Amino acid sequence: MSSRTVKISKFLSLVLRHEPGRIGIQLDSAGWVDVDELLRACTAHQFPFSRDELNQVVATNDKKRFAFSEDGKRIRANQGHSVEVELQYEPSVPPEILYHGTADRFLASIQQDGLIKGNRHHVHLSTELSTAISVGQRHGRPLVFRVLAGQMHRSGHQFFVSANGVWLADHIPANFLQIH
Ligand code: HQG
Repeated sequence: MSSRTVKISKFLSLVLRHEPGRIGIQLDSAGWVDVDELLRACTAHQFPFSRDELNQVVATNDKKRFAFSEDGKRIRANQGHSVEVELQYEPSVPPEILYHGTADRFLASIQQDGLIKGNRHHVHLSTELSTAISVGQRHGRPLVFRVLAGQMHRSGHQFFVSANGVWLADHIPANFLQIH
């Protein structure tokens, strides 16, 4: 991704996941917003970009963070929201092991309470160790947990997977976590 598309992607993450009100738009209950309305609102709030640039961001985004509706008229973030949206994920059977990257200063708290979702709708997990390491680095000195997802699922906990392959759960109790 070029630095321009990264900038647009970051701005879209902000308005499509966390603060649509910042540019005066509203997401519908499933997180969608009309593309023309989004482009107009971004332009009106000093962050203009074209439909072609938006297409480029959606197509080339390193984590496939955004998706167009089938008719191409609406757009939403695939996961990561803090605003209230209902993305209607189907419960799915997870791989045996998933990973979660965090900072080492959270260790004691996580060992006590497990992984909690905080401001987001779910705890975010990855199939790739490398993804977990880079997510952890965003918070400090990285610490990676192995999540015993298969075992947890067999004992009745639900898992979901987003369109861009991020695994999601409501809460990971500490007994399903191992330090990697
Ligand atoms: C931590 C990125 C103390 C948790 C990534 C994390 C992801 C606890 C932080 C997505 C805790 C929340 C989400 C407990 C959890 N005590 N700390 N009991 N339980 N935590 O940003 O997972 O690039 O809300 O470990 O790839 O870092 O934005 O979640 O460190 O998919 O597309 O509380 O964001 O995707 O931080 O990141 P976040 P996250 P994008």
